Amino acid sequence: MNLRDLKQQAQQDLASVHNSQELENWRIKYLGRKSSLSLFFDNLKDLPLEEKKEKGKEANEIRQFLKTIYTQKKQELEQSQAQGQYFDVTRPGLKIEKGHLHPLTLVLREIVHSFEKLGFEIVLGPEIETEYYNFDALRIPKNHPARDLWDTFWLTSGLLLRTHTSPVQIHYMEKHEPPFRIIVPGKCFRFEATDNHHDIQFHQVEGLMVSEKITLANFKFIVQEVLDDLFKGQVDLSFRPSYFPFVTSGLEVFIRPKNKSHSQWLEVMGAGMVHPDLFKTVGYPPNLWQGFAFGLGVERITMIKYGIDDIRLFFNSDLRFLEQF
Ligand code: YSA
Repeated sequence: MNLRDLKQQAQQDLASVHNSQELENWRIKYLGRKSSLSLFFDNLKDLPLEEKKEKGKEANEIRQFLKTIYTQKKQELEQSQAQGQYFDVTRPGLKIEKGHLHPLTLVLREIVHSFEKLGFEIVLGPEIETEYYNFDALRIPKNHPARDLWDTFWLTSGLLLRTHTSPVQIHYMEKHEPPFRIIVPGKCFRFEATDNHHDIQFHQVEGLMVSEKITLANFKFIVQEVLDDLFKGQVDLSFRPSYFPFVTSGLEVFIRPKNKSHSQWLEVMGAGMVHPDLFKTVGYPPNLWQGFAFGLGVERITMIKYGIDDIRLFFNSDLRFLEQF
């Protein structure tokens, strides 16, 4: 067969190829090792030099052409196969994974909502603080041993990551006149060893209520209301004396689930009556106002609510833990 006939025949045959098996047969017939074209190349060496050059060039062009039309046909077949694929409309669809809120966000929202129901306003403050707001204005001067209670991440130029939300008390009182009741949810940071109840990053909800006649009894009522709301009455509370330089009569609040009365009490809050020096610092007239303030630990509340025994689970991004909420 001469080369031109071969080319024509190959084109004709390819036009009647309809599936990949037929295409493979075509490839073997026209481009395979035993094809007429391959035999033609084998025999080229016996031709005189001039003819060898001429026929060799022509055979190469034809081989290239056959390869090109083979590739085109292959692509055509693949495309038409993909389009004609069987589609089972009764097959269940793929489940779309939905995102969900972090347990701390869930509980923080509940806490905020409980306080809102009691008329508290929500205020935010900076996470990067000056020494003045985090310590000095709260009666914790440099070199005072009380600074040891708040191990600090120091930044450059005297700034720091706030160790508690209490500095927002000062920011707020500098700009507002009593009476008011506010809560301040936010992140805090402490440079301290971690254990199952302490992390280096955690959330507090600060509370501050100032009016002409506020006593610890008001504080007790508010805390009882909020915790009852959060735990549907299922926790016991214990109030114990404590020390914070920015309050008179400092105290801590501990809670324990009612159905686990054998378990340990967990400290969830520091609190007290606002020290009169703070009112002086922000320029309130002396002896006119009274108030209570507190700092509630959100992680600890969440731990009791969901029975979580290690605070470090909240931030280590383990999906086996997070996907339970
Ligand atoms: C006290 C009196 C006030 O008038 C106002 C606020 C306060 C609270 C004070 N600013 C404070 O930070 N007290 S505290 O160090 O005892 O922390 C309060 C709560 O935050 C703790 O009861 C605990 O629930 C949580 N907390 C403290 N350190 C923590 C922590 N949670 C997790 N990891 C830590 N490292």
